[in-house]
Amino acid sequence: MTDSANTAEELFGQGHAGCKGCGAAIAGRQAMAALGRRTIITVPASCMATLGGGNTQTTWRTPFYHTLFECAPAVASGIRAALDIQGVKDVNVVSWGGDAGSADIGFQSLTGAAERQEHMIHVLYDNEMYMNTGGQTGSQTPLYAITTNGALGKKVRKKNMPAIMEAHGIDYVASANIAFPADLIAKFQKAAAKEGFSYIHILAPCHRGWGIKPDQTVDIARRATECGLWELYELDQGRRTRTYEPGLTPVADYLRAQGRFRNLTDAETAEYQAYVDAHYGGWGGKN
Ligand SMILES: Cc1ncc(C[n+]2csc(CCOP(=O)(O)OP(=O)(O)O)c2C)c(N)n1
Repeated sequence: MTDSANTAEELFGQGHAGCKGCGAAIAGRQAMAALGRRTIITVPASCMATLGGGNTQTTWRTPFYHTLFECAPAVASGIRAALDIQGVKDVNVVSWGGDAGSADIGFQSLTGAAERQEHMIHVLYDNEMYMNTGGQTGSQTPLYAITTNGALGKKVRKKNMPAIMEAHGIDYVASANIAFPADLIAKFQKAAAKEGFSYIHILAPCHRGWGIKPDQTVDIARRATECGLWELYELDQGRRTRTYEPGLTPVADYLRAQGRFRNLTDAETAEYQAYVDAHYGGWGGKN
């Protein structure tokens, strides 16, 4: 972490163009509390790029670069190289992608940067759909969730991105959740102190896509972790730690509160519960 980090200073969110109750914006605000002013952000096409504003009206109080969809980690790699040539050491370089911009269309540049062990952090803020284009299904959409191009619900499980990133042998992998800000901030502080590549995967609900009310964003996010579907953990230099012990409430409390699961049958709900019972402790991403 750079010396400029100061959790009392607001570096994101002094007015933004996101929806009321936007989980992605909450994630941005929390992360910036850890990263501080000496930070450069690259954001691919996504809600986060749009809501961050443009020209003189960005909501980030740090340099913020809106990249093409496929290449935020590649642009971040170039920024790190430019800083290194200038001998600038005290800047956090962060690429900040949605689930499509990280796990799907943006994946090639992410895996490349991770393989090169670039000195940077990649954030996947996960609203589990392509929201900026209206809420389509992607690899991070969970099983049976209804989307705007998947009226019958998704047929396959979510791709386990933290496990995929772990396989790159990077310095730090963590899951996080906007409903647990202290945990999220601590993970960004750890990532910022690394000399290599860090990956942080944040659950950031979207009320429009998920079929909840804007004021339920944080509550739903909390339920995801409490029921065991969104395990909070980190993998620091190969050492795994669960960072929060949930009560393991029924998965139905989480699923049935959301419109995107409105067609879930009792058998499908039971299948979800059985999966969590069997896989909790499997280090994330298995919903
Ligand atoms: C190459 C390319 N393909 C498609 C698009 C259209 N597009 C812009 S944002 C977006 C979805 C982004 O989804 P995600 O990364 O999950 O972020 P979110 O919008 O959900 O925050 C798409 C498909 C684009 N800008 N560029």
